[in-house]
Amino acid sequence: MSQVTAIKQSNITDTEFLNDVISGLTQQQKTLPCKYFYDDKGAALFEQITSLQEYYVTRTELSILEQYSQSIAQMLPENLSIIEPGCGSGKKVAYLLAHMANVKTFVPFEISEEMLSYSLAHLSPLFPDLAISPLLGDFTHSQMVKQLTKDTALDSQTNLVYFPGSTLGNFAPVKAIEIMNNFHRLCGVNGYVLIGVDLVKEHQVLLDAYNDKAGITAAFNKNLLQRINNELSGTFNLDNFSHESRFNEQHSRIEMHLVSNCNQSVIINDQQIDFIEGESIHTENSHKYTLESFKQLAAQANLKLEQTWQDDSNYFALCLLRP
Ligand code: AVJ
Repeated sequence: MSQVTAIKQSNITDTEFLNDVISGLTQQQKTLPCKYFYDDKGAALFEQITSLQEYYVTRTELSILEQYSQSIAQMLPENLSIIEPGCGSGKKVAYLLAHMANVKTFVPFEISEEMLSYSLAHLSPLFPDLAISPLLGDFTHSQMVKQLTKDTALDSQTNLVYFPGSTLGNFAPVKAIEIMNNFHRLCGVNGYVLIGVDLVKEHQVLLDAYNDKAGITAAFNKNLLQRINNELSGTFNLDNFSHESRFNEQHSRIEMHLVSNCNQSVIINDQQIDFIEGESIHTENSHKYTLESFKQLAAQANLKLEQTWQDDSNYFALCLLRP
């Protein structure tokens, strides 16, 4: 039996969601933070997205892992602890674990409790000797990441921070650098950071990946409004909004928007928010990098790019970084 310690809960507050929603929807360009996509329904919709034909991201990264996880593992020392912020279902780390000897501890770190439990149920039978120390929380909170080495079984010298899935793409450069700075601190002076990076490619491929024919991405996007209705007594009518994906050339990123189909007002916790027809809520950014632009970004967090592994079409890269 693997030793699974009890799920530790980080400081997610009830008022944070309300504050973020109201402040986002009272800006000139209305916006909502994409981390709120992942309630249990949203996390399940995202899992569906990962197997869509148009959504090349997950399958491409998995194919890189399938092909190269042995050579990746060869670059890493034994007795390493691994932490995976935003681990989701825990499917990706299994490829690495399968090729690594004597991993000390695995710390799955997830905002969705359902996904965290799923990752445990999935990983502990696969790796019976592995110590798993799950953490429920929000890795975008720098304060809590700073506490991490103290509160968990993590070593202070040599850890691997594993951050696949192009999750970093959700963050604008300033925040992405802050997050990588936290990884720099977490991995320790002799540590490693392995990041999945989605690369720039033909715009139509990108647009389709975020606007699939079956409408799963649209449902995923609109679920954010449903979540506001459920948890903050919002009055959004989901039929009055349309999903859109746009490519922003200047920032090299895909943007998801929810466009108001008419003039309308919505009440959230006694506050009225007005929409005019055609106005959008900007719900997500997904930045796309070149190897060079990513290398420069990482350098600003004092991380050096040691090696990259890519698929044959150069759609996606796994990047190994070190302090
Ligand atoms: C989970 C952030 C990697 O940006 O591709 C998928 C989220 N949004 N479809 C991405 C997402 C719409 C996804 N990440």
